[in-house]
Amino acid sequence: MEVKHLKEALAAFAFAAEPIAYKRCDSGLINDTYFVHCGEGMSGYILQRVNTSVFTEPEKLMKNVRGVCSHVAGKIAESGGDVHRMVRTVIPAKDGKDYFCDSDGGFWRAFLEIPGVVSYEYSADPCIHYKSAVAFGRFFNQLSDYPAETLYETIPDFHNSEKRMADFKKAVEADSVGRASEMKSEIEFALSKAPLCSFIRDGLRSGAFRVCVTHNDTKLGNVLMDEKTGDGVCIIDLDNVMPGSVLYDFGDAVRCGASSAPEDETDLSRVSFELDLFEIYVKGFVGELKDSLTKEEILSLPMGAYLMTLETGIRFLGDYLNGDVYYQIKYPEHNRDRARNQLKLIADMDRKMPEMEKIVKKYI
Ligand code: GN1
Ligand code: MG
Repeated sequence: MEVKHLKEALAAFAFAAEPIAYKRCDSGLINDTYFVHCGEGMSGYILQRVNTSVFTEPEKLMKNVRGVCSHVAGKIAESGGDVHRMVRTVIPAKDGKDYFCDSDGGFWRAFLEIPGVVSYEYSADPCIHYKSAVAFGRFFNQLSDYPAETLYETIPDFHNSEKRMADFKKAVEADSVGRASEMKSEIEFALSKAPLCSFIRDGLRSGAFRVCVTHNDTKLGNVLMDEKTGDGVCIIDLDNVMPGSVLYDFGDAVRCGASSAPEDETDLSRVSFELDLFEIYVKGFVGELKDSLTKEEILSLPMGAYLMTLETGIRFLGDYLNGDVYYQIKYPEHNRDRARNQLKLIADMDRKMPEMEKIVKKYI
């Protein structure tokens, strides 16, 4: 992306004043994000270029985002909360649209920045994990009466683990950049888990698990936390809000939150699945949702964590085999390292599954 396009976008949105500075945000594997500064004492903004290879119908995506934000804002207003702090505020372009297309067709959108918050890609602090679990549980509740049928499916089959495994097998067979031999043991390990990939799908098909509106990208970095109290303030990254299972949101949060290391830690001796953090997530998440979760869903939370981790592992590995066409990478083997990291968590969960099952039974 050229600076020229960023400058066009900076000039296109209805910010309170003309931007005077911007800074690229380092996190996020899909979209390009910038912090926009408009001067002392002025509101700050988030400016994002949406990755339209991943989100192919960004106008429909923005309709989802608007709908979800105004629904959640309604809930926050009812409970006396601050609607500009506890949910994303979409900033329109000067022409009134909620997006801007630059001269190269790049698709941009903007949000109000929320002051006094922090977010973590990784943390070892149990308190932070508890508060993040509560925040994701609360968000799930706020969307429990959202009309799911009005949501456009931004990425069809996003958490369809059967389809993710089928795509992974295709990447292995194609071996388009000749990396499969280097990854032989990881590939064999991942493929051996294929029979488990139907677990959530089977539950949704049989009706054992409900179809709900889910966030679908519940990693720790997607909760903004108050920098003084540490409380979860706002759930961000609403691009994948779609109908799904509660196991997706719990599982993806745990994938990231119950790991002893960041998702791309390369020293695998440091990567383990932490049962005490898992329990903290169960406590925080189930505590928020208590009456709305079915017994089958609670009992299946360990498999939710397992499958969301496996799915992420095979997506990273598949992308490495495909020649790094999907995720942004910071160095050539980044996807390989991310994949090894996630598969290490899976191997650890294989050993700890009986303990995980024991933990969730306490919360029925
Ligand atoms: C991507 O939006 P971002 O960069 O936080 C990905 C998630 C993965 C995550 C792994 C649309 O999330 O599914 O879990 O990377 N989002 C998409 O860090 O593919
Ligand atoms: Mg995302």
